[in-house]
Amino acid sequence: DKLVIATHNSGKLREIRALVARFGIECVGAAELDLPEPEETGTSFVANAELKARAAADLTGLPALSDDSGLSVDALNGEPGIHSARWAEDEAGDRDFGRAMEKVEAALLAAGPEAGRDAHFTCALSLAWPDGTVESFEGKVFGHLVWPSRGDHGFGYDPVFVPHGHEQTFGEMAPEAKHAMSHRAKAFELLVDYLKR
Ligand code: ITT
Repeated sequence: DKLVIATHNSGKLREIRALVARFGIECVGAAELDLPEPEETGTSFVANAELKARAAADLTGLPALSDDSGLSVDALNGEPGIHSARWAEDEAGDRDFGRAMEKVEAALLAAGPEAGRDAHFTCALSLAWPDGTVESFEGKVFGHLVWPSRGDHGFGYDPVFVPHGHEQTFGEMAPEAKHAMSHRAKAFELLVDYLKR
C-alpha cells in the first residue's frame, strides 16, 4: 500500500521522504495527487495536523501522514507558532520566508532590549487511516534565533534557528545533521514506536 504524504510544502516533503525511506514504504505527495489544501481552522499543531491527514485519507482511501509545524518565539508569546506559514504571506498569498524572518526580527526589536532570543520548533505528525482512526505525535527542538540569517539548507525559518548545544543554524547544517535532532525527526520517532507496538 502507498502512504500519502499530506503536505504541499516541498521542504517538508523532502524531509519526511528521507525519514520514511529507511522503512521502504512507497510514498506519494499531496501535490502529485492534486489534493486540495484543507483550510487550517485548528487552534493547535495537532488539531491542524489531524484535519489535514483526515482530509487526505478520506479523499484517497489510503493511509495519510500530515505535518503541522512552526516556530514559536518565547518573547513573542509563542508567535508565529501555528501561524508560521501565514507570517510569510503577502496580500496575494505568496510566501517569502526572508520576509517572515525579518518580521520576527522586527517584532523582537519592538518587544524591547530585554526580549530574549529563545525559540523552539514544534512538529505534529498525524497518521490517518481510511477506517477513520487517527494518531498524532509531537516533537520539539529548543534553541535560539540569530540575525543575519545563515545558510541555505532546509527551508522556512531554518537560517535563523540555532539548536541548543550547536553553533550552526539549521540552514547551515547538512540534512542528516538536522534529521538527527529536529522536531520532525522526534515526532517521527514517536510514530515509529507506535507502529512497532
Ligand atoms: P502544509 O500545510 O501543506 O503541510 P505549510 O507550509 O502550509 O504546508 P504549516 O501550516 O505547518 O505548513 O506551516 C508551517 C511553517 O513553519 C512552514 O511553512 C515553515 O516555514 C515553518 N517550518 C515548519 N517546519 C520547519 C522546519 O523544519 N524548518 C524551518 N521552518 C519550518
